Amino acid sequence: MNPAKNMITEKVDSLWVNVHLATMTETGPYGMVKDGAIAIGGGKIAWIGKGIDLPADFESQAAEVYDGQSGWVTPGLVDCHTHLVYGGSRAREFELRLQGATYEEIARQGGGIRSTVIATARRMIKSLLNQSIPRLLALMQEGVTTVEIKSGYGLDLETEIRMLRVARELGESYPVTVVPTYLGAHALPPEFEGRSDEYVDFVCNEVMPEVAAQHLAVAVDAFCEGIGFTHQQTERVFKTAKKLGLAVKLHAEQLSDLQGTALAARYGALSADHLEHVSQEGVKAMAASGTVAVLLPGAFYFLRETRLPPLDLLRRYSVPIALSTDCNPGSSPVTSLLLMLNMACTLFRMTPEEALAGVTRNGARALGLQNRIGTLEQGKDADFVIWDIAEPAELAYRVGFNPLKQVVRQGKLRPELS
Ligand code: DI6
Ligand code: FE
Repeated sequence: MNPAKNMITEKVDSLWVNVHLATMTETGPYGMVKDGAIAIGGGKIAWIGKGIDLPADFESQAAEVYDGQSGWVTPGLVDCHTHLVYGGSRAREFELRLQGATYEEIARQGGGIRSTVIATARRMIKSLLNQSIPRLLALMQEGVTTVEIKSGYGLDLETEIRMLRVARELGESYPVTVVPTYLGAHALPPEFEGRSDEYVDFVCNEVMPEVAAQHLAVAVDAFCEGIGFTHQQTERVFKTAKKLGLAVKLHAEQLSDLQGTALAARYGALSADHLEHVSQEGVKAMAASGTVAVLLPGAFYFLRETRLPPLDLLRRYSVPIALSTDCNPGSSPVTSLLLMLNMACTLFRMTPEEALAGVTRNGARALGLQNRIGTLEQGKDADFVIWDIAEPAELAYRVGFNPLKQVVRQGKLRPELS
């Protein structure tokens, strides 16, 4: 007798049958189960397995039985690194870069992040929401059910708080889980020119305590880079974050090696992101601390970088690898996570399975949500996507095509987005 049949479950609300499952658990390729079924109860996965093993009484219990028509089911996608709330556009900067200016030159001349800071500061909540909603919807149309959103284009107290409120409101208005991050140490505001340590004081002593008190962010991020903040300044940000009970993560080793990754690992960071210039020491440190490597092929592509993140090292030390859009106006104006799967394979030589794990299991882990989402397992949230594909590798293979059929979020069929 199959033990699965004896499993005691809570009430079953709905049932999905005639589906193939890419559970993304670490049991075999894609955690694959052909001809599977999923039972949902109370917004969670009550049972999952081979259709043939489905307990007989589930069908009578379930208020709805859905036929997946041999589609493939994956966990809901997780976009674990975005800056999708901002004002304005940087299309002019794109033109300048095409004429030969570099991203760093533009930043040093007061453009770049600072120009988005000006465009964001002028906008009230309603206007920021209106600009951000189409970006969020574009991600959701491709199966994103969890998205991280960073602040960092306000820099002053009021605008950072406004950005984080917009992020929260997006999560309350749409069927998507928003995970907010405070990124105060993103760029130096002009009023602090030549006084970057004082700006870090302001971030640590004035903004971060307020963000924590209002529960507006669950994590704190920083840009540790020549055009951002130093190793020491980043450490001060981390120390304060830890004191306030906030998780940490870092934009590390994107353009140069400041050993931000090892620092992040020392503070038990959830993730270190970008990593094109990370050293072997940095990778070892991540492995020891369980820090996820978040790779951002959109930024690599858009800035026409040539130095690849060290995939072989990350694999050798078994560092979990996540992938994300880095959706932002300057270095990755990207709102397609499926495109990132393709780019991760073509540009970084990741396998389609690694890429899919990067936007499911490891994306969840990069947000500290691995016990709730990221794989299809009994007891986890019933967040999943049904795709019209013949095999899971198709998600990374096709470019500019969206095979999404349906999305289930917290157990409920997601209505059409508008
Ligand atoms: N690295 C990034 O990829 C974004 N922020 C960062 O620190 C880009 C920010 C921008 O150019 O607007
Ligand atoms: Fe970023």
